Parts: sequence; structure tokens; C-alpha cells
Amino acid sequence: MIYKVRKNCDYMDFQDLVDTPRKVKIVVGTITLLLLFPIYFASVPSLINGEVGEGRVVGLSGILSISFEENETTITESILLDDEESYETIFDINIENDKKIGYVQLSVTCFDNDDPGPGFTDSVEGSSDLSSVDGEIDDQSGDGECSGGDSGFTFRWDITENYTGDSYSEEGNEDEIRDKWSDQGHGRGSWKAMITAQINSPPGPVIGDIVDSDEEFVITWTLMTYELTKIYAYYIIECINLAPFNI
Ligand SMILES: [Ca+2]
Ligand SMILES: [Ca+2]
Repeated sequence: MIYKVRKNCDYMDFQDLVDTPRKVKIVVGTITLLLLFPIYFASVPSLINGEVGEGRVVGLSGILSISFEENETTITESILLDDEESYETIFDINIENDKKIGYVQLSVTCFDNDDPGPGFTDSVEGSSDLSSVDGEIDDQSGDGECSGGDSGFTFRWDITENYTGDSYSEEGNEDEIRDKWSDQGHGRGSWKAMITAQINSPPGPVIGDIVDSDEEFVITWTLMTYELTKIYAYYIIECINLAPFNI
């Protein structure tokens, strides 16, 4: 973000405002004043924004502090699958209108410890079916082995573009920022995914004997919703020319 303050209608970098202790005090005092009177300053643009007369030009720049109140919902289920056996998992999303969806995530984990030695690790593959979900959201597919720190696979769908949930500040218009943080009503409906097990097993001591015949899979759906909770607006006067005000 670039802070610019105009002095006598010439641009001056923010660095120029804080290059002496006295200037720092002025800037800190100004910011304190802005913090104390946000409602007053929020009303200022409608009063003096734009060109108000020949010889006197006043511009305003809004700096908004945005944060998110998040709510995480998870459901978890476990399923035991044989080799090449499939299972359809379903996650229904119906949320209140004032809440928006940040993202939806599906993770499938597993840990194959049925084999006497290495080399016969089970694995899992999966693909989503979002045909019953509002909005055009791309399906995902993937696979992973049932070992290591990130076993199985994880799919994540950002329903609100670039959503992280982190607070930040931005220069701009409040309405535009509220529009930007929107899920467009997408993501409601029935989220489905089909997972299929691949069981690997070493030869048994007796012909026809199966050492490892199945695996347990833990399926976790995560829904992160949010509400835009705080937008504080502070305005910096960009340019004040105190030349005579001609009407
Ligand atoms: Ca195995
Ligand atoms: Ca197994």
C-alpha cells in the first residue's frame, strides 16, 4: 500500500513526513485524532471531496482496516475399504444469508501398518462431484499413499477468491471492498466425492493367503465461513491549496 500526501498540490512520499522527530509527532498526533473521530472523518468526503472551487482543491484518500469473523465447521467419518472398493462421501452446506463461504476443504488420510515390511503401502484416490453445488466450481481429483506426514490427499476450493481470513488494511472505497469479499452465493448445496482404495499386500506364507486386505480412511470436510466484521475508515487529506476561494 502506498501512502501519499500532497503538499501544495505536489506529491510528497510518506517517508518525507516522518524524516524528523517533530514530523513523526505530528503524524502520530494526526493518526490519533483520526482514530478518535472515525465517524467525523467518515463524513468528511461527502462534504469536501473533489474540486470545490477554483483555486482550492481538496482530495481524500480512505484507508480501511478489514478483518473477518470466522466460523469453522468440520465433519469427520471413517470407512474401511477393501481393494478397489469405493465410497461416496457427502457434505451438505446450507448457511445463513449473512454468512459467506471462505473455502471448503476435503481431506482423506490413512495409515497402512498392516504389512510386515516396507514396499506394500496402500493408497487412495478420489474425485469430487460438484454437480449439486451452486456456482461454477471446478471438480478436483487426486491420490496419495497411506504413509508419511501428508498421507492421502487434500482438496481445497476457495469460494471467495484469494480468501485467507487475515486482517489487513487497504486504500479504497468501503462499498467496493465489501463487494470484493463476497462468495457470490456460490458453494451451497451437496458436496460429493468418491474415494477408492488401492490395497497392496505382500505374498502370504501360504498360497492364496492375504496379509493385508483393507485399509481405514478418515474423511474430513471443512467449511470456513466468515462475516466482514470491521471496516474502519480513516482519511488523509491529500491536497489543500489555501488560495482565495472564488465562487
Ligand atoms: Ca498394504
Ligand atoms: Ca492396509
